[in-house]
Amino acid sequence: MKTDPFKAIVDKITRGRKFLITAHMNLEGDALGSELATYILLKKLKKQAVIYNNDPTPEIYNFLPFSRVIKNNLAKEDFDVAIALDCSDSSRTGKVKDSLVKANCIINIDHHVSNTYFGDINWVEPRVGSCAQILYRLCKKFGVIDKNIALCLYTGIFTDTGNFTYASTDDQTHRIASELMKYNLHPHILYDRLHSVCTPLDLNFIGKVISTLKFDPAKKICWANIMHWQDKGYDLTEVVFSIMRLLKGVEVSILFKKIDNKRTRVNFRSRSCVDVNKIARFFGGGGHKRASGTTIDSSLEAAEKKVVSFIKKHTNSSLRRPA
Ligand SMILES: [Mn+2]
Repeated sequence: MKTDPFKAIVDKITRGRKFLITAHMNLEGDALGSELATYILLKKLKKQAVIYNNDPTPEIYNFLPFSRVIKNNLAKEDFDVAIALDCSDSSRTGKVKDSLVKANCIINIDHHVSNTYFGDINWVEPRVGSCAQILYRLCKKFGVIDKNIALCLYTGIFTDTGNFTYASTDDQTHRIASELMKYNLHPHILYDRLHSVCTPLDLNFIGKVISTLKFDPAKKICWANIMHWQDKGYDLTEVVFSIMRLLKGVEVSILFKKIDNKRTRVNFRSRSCVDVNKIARFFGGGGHKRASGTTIDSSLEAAEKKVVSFIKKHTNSSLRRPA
């Protein structure tokens, strides 16, 4: 019989003493918001807690409460409980995996359909649009929600639903967002902090990427290439995708980023019916039905050819699912 992960997690948190909190590499709003909300929850329960991530926190998230406590290095320490958030697989935590697997108990809280159930306790809800939305129930249960937790959870929900525009946004999402907004949150300020961050050079760069756009109206797919990727304090991928989404009649958007001559990062977004997790999995990656990615060991040109022809061949059959 399937046991209720929620009850088991509440129990572990109540009994546990020292907690490790982590999330996936390439941190974004849902990973960070979920980590910090969990950290504040544990601190309010008078537990020891450490947030340890593979990657540094992108600058734009420094406004999140307690973001300064996040560590990127850790001396040898043992933990009763490790909580992995927004992670489909333990290896997605990067170098943190070593500390994660050493904990007496791993709690896996996630919303990726590709989740491998790597935890001792697995609370995975692929229908939910963000990990932060799942965590709301936990924070509510412990009666700890305050302005700081509300801001962290709201940021996770806001970013992972594309500001409440992705197909995963439903009545629950809005109900929870409305509960959180009672803590004096301001979405317009949040939007500016997260999105109004481009420099004129960034917009130039985005323009160059968009100038490579190709569109197959019959197959409803569009794709663009990035030859020189620069790591910034924020991720321009989402900005480029939000522009590609403006194209009328597009279902799948793909972004090819050259890592080097032999490796290409490929990101997928779909609007409503194509399961891009399946596409990414075919190429060794994974993610969500509506957002996924993979790294292919080919040049950008070869990767583009492989991926585009695969999608053209399959989008009319097995990859399409009702919204
Ligand atoms: Mn997420």
